[in-house]
Amino acid sequence: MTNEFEIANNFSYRGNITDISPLGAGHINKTYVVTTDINKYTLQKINTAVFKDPVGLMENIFNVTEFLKKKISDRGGDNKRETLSVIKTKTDSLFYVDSNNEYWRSYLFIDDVITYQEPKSLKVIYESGFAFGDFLNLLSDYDMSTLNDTIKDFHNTPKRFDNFKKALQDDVANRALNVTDEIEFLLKREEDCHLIINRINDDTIPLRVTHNDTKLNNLLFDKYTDKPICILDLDTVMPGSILYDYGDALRISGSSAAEDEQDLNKVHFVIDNFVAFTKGFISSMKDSITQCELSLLPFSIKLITMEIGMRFLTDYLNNDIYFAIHKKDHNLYRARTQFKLVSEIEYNIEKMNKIVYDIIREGV
Ligand code: ADP
Ligand code: GN1
Ligand code: MG
Repeated sequence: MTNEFEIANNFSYRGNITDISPLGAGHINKTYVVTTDINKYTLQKINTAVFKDPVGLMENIFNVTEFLKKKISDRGGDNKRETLSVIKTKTDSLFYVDSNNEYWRSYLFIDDVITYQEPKSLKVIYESGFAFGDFLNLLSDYDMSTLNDTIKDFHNTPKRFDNFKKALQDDVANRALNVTDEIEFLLKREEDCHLIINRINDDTIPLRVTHNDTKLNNLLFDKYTDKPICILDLDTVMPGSILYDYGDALRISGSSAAEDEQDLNKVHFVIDNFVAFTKGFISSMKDSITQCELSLLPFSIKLITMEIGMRFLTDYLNNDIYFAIHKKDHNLYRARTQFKLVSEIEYNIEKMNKIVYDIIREGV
């Protein structure tokens, strides 16, 4: 059995550990908050079934956060609060490997913050659009050739489609019969999967250093001012398209309901949220976003929402081996919300294209 106290004792913490408690609602890593009599830290077990190269992953995170710290202090910010600070082990390593060969890492805990699982207000949505754009700006001159690929083909939607088809063929848990409508929904949309990846491959869309997992709960807000403070969950910082970052954030911030809402009547894509987020994002990205990227913003929300829904459905078919689940059929409920959102985005796509056009014309 894992003893978190024993693990935590290997890190260079200030003070004596007084408490360790679970934290957060992520689907991938196991997170704890470690309290000492002087300070607080997060302790995370890296999910090595998902991240097969934890050493390369920690190298990325350390180098990226050091780079961000310099940029943040150059512009007068607080570099212990506005990005993650890796806490090394007592032997000066970026991670600790326990006797079960599990990899652990630790960060400074950022205090007086709040995370939202669902968007709280149009202001929070606008601010999060700005913050994710700002993160991309800060990393725009980071040398992407130095980044290790932490998950190969992470946002390669056609490859995700192939994985879905393989899961369907294998049907290891005999679940395919329960989800014929969802399967049909995806099969009808195979062609969409290729659009962004083709444009990256023919250089119409630039590769940039991107976050690749821009869920709202990967952004910490100040508890008192509701201003965005820090973007975390940097495991998937890799070369990619900003369209996936933009779309993924709106997958959550554009929805009227939680990612796993079971009552689909409550799940809608909210145009006002889309407008607020897009204004925030464009206003921070306006100097570097290209015409082609702008023209694909609405489509990108549909594509990534379909991609994540497809990954949930694939995991459901694979007997729930990837995402943490907390109830029976959890991945299926998650897939269904995503497909409902996709349908509504499809219905509204022309209107959304026009809104982006108007935002650019009117200026932000
Ligand atoms: P996962 O990969 O499982 O999503 P995250 O790194 O996103 O793991 O952490 C899960 C949650 O823990 C976050 O959504 C956030 O609420 C909280 N959290 C993580 N790191 C910190 C930190 N350094 N300071 C404060 N809260 C944190
Ligand atoms: C996972 O780690 P977390 O919960 O922030 C997943 C994302 C999915 C998301 C769906 C490494 O994100 O790709 O979009 O769940 N992260 C990884 O909620 O697979
Ligand atoms: Mg997370």
